[in-house]
Order: sequence, then structure tokens, then C-alpha cells
Amino acid sequence: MAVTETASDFTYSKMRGIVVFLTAFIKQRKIGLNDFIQKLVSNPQICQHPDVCVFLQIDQNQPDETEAYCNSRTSLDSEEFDLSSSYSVKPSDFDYLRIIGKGSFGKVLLAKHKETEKYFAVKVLQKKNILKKKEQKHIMAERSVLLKNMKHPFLVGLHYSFQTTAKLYFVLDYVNGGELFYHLQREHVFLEPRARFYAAEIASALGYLHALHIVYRDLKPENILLDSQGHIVLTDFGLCKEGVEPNGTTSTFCGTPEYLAPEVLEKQAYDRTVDWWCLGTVLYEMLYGLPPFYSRNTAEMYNNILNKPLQLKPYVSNSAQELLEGLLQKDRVQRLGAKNDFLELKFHSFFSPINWDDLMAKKIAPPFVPTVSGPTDLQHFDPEFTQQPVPTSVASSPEDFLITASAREAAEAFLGFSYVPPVDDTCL
Ligand code: ISQ
Repeated sequence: MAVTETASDFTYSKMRGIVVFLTAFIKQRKIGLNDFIQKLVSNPQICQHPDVCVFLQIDQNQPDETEAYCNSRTSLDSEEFDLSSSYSVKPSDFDYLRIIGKGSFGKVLLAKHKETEKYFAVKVLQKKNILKKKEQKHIMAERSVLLKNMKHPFLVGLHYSFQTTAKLYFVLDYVNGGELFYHLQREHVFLEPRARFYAAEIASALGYLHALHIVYRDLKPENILLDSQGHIVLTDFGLCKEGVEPNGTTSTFCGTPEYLAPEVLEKQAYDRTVDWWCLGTVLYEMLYGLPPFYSRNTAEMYNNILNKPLQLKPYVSNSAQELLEGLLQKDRVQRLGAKNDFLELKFHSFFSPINWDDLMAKKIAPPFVPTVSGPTDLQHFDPEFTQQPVPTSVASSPEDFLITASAREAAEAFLGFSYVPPVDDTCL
């Protein structure tokens, strides 16, 4: 009996060993195959070779789909990689309704997904502009930051990213309550409870990013939006710096002068405390109507940021003044948040009326609800954008099908850009 048991144990453990070995082997091969396919489909020339198309089951009579198929397939992690599934997101899946924003690399458009009729903000970037300005690292950083932070209530969510030969596409949550500072300009200043609510939502989003070792760096008015209920949504992760450890520093930057911290202006090393300075400038502007150290003369403003002591007029509460003094410390080592990051803000007396769990659960009623009649109500977007015609090239352009040396360069620069969520996260 004992002998038999030992024999079966031996057989069982041998079998397990074989299974474990085979599983690891298959996993390794799967990763290898995925890497191989990623390389294959990122090269537009190879991608259009008939044999490759047969291998990837691409129909060459549908050129726009071919390219998008190539691209969206590149995004799947080895675990989700499945040639027979129907993941494929492409520019022509959307109707592009209006331009709602513009930046140096491209546009943000209101788009409706044709099949589900859901609305998204689609950010379309021209690869050649990004490459010209050597910004591909920032764009890839934006993508990976967006992927990391999809689940925070006050950070814009990324649904998909995909690419054609000429362009990169981010499919993002669409929010139409307008920029926070659009409302601030109309009202000049906010009363303290309203400023506190926005500052708390922003601070919780920054604290979350810091916990992921991400410094937002570019907290400025145009990146702070309101959704239709009146909650904060931070967008634009193009300048985020990933991989900044709690006490690590980094020293490259370009941003808007009014909101730059002294260490950034001086091109010194900076760390996550730069975000607490930026929050200080935003809170100051909400309470006083202008950024701290403001001057119409840019050189003077730079000098003020670096050298002028912060002067706080008395018409805000003591706790607000104390918080601003902490956040707007020129020496980042002395700044509020330098030691325990978000926790130092969370327990500051200015925020004592805030129940942080309720805030995160969006259980605190926003102090102001933007008037929007529905998703296509664009009254809070700048008419300078919304009145422009939508270029047809957004959905597809001849450039997208040209295979040139620069297209090859772009394919390499944006390898792995595309992203399709795992099946149960699919939101379209
Ligand atoms: C979402 N909704 C509206 C505007 C936007 C701008 C940039 C990024 C996301 C957005």
C-alpha cells in the first residue's frame, strides 16, 4: 500500500513538473510570438506584404481597416493576445463632430462611436510634429500614465489608443463642463468652500499619481476641466514624469511660466513637491483672482517667483493663508508635502471640512453644476475651436497609407503605443 502510494505520488509530481514546464514554455512562446507580431505590424512595409496579411488575417481590400487592425493588435498583452477575437479600433469607427481643443501636436475632437453611439474626446496627434519636436518620449509617457491611472475619479480615463501611419489617437472620457478657469474668469474669485472642494479633488488626484511615482508637473488652468456634474477632471499627461521615486528628482521641463515652481524656473532638480507648488498657485488664483507673483511683465514675474516674498491679503481665512504659505514655499524642502506628500495636505486645517472618503466616492455634492443640456452642448468650449470645420483627414487621410522613410521612423518611435483594454474593461 505504502509502496503504491509512493509510486502514484512520484507519477503525480512528475506529471505536475511536466505541466509546470509546459505551461512556462507555452507562456514564453506566447510572449515571443507577441513580440514578433508587434515588430511585424509596426513596420508598415512588412505589414502590407501579402504573406504577412494572410498570417494576420488582414483583408487588403480594406486599407484603412488594415492599418488600424495592424495597430490595435500591437497593443494586446501576451495574456490577452487572441487572433480570433474582434478587437480592432480604428479612426473610421467614430464620427468626428467638433473640434474642442488644440495643442502644438494636434487636436482634441468630440467624437461619437458609431456602433455604441457613445461620446468620447479623441485626441489626434500628428506623428511628424511630435518627432520634429523630439517629444515622442512625452507622448509615450502620456499614454503609459493614462493607462496607469484609468481608475481615478478625477483623472481623465483612456479607453483606447491606436495609430495610423501618420497619426496617434487617444480615445478619452469626454467631459463638457468647461475649464475650471473659464468659470473662474466669469466669476473672478470663488468663495472658500468652492475653492476648497476643487483643491481637495485636485490634491487627491495628485496624491494618487504620486503614489504611482508619477509627477504631474503641468497643473495649469487649461488642464483642469469640470464634468457635467461639476467634478474635477485633470487631463493632459504629456508632461508627466514617470518613475520619480519618493525622494528622487529630475530636471527637464517646459511649461507655462505663471505656474512654474522656482526650482523649475531655475532648471534645478525637482520632485513631486513641484505639484504642491502648482496646487498652491491654482488655489491662490481661485481665492484672489490672479496667480501669485503675477506681473504683466514676464521677466518681472519670473523674478517675483524666484525672489519676492509671498504676500497674502487678509480677506481669506487664516487656514487658507497658512495652507498657501505652506504650498508656495520657494524652497521645495520646506514646502508642505515634502515629507509625507498628500497626507500633509489631507490633515491640514483648511481641509478639515472635507470627508476624504466621501470626496473620493463623489458623495460630496459639487458646489456648482455647469449648465449643459446634453453631450453635444458645447457652450463651455472655446468657440475659436468649436466653430472650425472638422478636417476629414481625422477619420483617414492619404498620408495614412504612404509608406515612407519617415513613416518607418514614426513606426519605430511609437512602437507599442496602441492600447485596447482587457475584455471586461471594454467600454465602447
Ligand atoms: C475630455 N473632454 C473634453 C476635453 C478634453 C480635452 C483634453 C483631454 C480630454 C478632454
